[in-house]
Amino acid sequence: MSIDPRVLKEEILQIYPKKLRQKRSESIVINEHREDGTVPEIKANVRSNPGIITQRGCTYAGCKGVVIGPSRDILSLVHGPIGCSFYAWLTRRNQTRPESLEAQNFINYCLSTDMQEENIVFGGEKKLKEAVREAFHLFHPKAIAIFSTCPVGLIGDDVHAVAREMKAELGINIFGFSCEGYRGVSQSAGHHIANNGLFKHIIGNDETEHSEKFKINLLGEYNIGGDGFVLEDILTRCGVKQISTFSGNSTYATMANSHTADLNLVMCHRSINYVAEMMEKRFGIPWMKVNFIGATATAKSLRRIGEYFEDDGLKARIEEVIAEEMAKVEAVQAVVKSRCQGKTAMLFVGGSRAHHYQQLFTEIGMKTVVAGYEFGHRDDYEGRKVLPGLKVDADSKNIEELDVVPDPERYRARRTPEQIAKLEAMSEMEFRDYVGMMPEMDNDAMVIDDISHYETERILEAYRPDVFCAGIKEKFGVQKMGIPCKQLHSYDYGGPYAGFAGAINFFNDIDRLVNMKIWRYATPPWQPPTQQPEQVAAD
Ligand code: CFM
Repeated sequence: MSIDPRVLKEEILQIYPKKLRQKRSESIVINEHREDGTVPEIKANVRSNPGIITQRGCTYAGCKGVVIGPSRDILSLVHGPIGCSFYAWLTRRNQTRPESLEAQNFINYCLSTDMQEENIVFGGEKKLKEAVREAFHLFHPKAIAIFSTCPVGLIGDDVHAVAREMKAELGINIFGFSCEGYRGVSQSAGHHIANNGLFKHIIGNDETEHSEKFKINLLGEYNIGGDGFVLEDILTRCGVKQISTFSGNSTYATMANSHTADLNLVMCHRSINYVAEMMEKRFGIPWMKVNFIGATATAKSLRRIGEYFEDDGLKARIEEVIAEEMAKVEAVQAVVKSRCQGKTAMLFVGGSRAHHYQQLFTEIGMKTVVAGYEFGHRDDYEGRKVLPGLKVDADSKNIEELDVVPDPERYRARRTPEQIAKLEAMSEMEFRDYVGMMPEMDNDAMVIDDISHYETERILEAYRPDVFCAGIKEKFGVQKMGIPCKQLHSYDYGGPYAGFAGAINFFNDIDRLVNMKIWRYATPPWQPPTQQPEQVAAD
């Protein structure tokens, strides 16, 4: 199959009106590793065009659903009409494991102020206060987070004033988020707003010191399908103390205490890089990007932790864990690779998985021909080196940038600039950096930001990949075209896919999917039904 992606791109763009064609042409790029080390520029984190059928979600989804929601003992209260609250009700597979049967866990609850017309007309603050009191008396949580849906911003309810008043009245931590759905161009704005809230209202509230030697936080790991459990197991076996995870399987207390860690590991750069940056500035904790998706990536990330702490005992334990786990992975990998080698994949997921999962496919000999994020920014595509040149547009200006300075009492640089420089020179380790997706993709791979449904159909028709990875909204449309769709948000009820054990699960699941013959019997819409028998026979 030889496809010229440049020709395909032009063909795809033909259908659009002139203005839209120009805009989309900047968000569909053909990857190229240039001599000066750069990749082409991509237009990202800009408004979707109405009617294009985007995969994106809203700002409220990013704040409540993604970043804060997975923390089990912060009671999430949605201020808005009940329709918005339906989507607050564990539609994401962020798992949690309470310490005991009695321990607080509000994840299964869906609390809403259920705004009615009267509240929209006369204001909803009174109803919100009553809801906060009711929630407090029912559940006695340590903290209550209030999330604003679109109408709250439109009618001007002040959730922050209500939160302050209720905090004083009830004596627990209560804070609000101005995360109205329209606040940004996607859920990415909600991540930023949530990060600011974590930083202002939670991080640093608990000074308990842990005696362990190697203390880290894992940022941007949400325990989808149990990924976080796998990572906790690996890190514990290596002798690394995980103070907190943001925010899979987390509690209020672990996040409040997270500033006592000595290193921040960032899994999902898009959703949590703000917290990493702010913690470094205020508390002196360095951060580095890791990737625990893929066995070799996991091993590499673990070794970096060993190098950071410069401890021979830790390094030896890490090597033991890697050796033990790799033996299991390699046994499965060899079989699956022999069956999947040369097959192709496409990945269209949020803001980090479309990159991370390419590693897993590479490990079984599969190539990613087209990929893109729903709401990634240019740095997630091209690497953080583009950050200084990024223009702040009106939509980004909408989101508060906290002015963070070193904490006069609690700032403690965990490593001096010289030590950081030495560590970077000694190994491949880079601090405060993310290389991005495109430098790690092949030349001529297609990269599409915020893909539209029409574009999805066209690339499927052209490439006929062996698997398309996306979400529930795309799944069945894609499968009707005779191409299996793997959900990479929810894992299709499967997983975990992180770490070594996760890699084994992924290899097996993909093997079953791409080698299943049933897909050849579906007639894609672009193929007349009469051609079907030949199609099957030719395969
Ligand atoms: Fe980060 Fe995520 Fe993702 Fe994301 Fe998400 Fe998700 Fe995602 Mo769905 S935080 S950016 S907002 S890795 S819910 S766990 S799978 S779109 S690629």
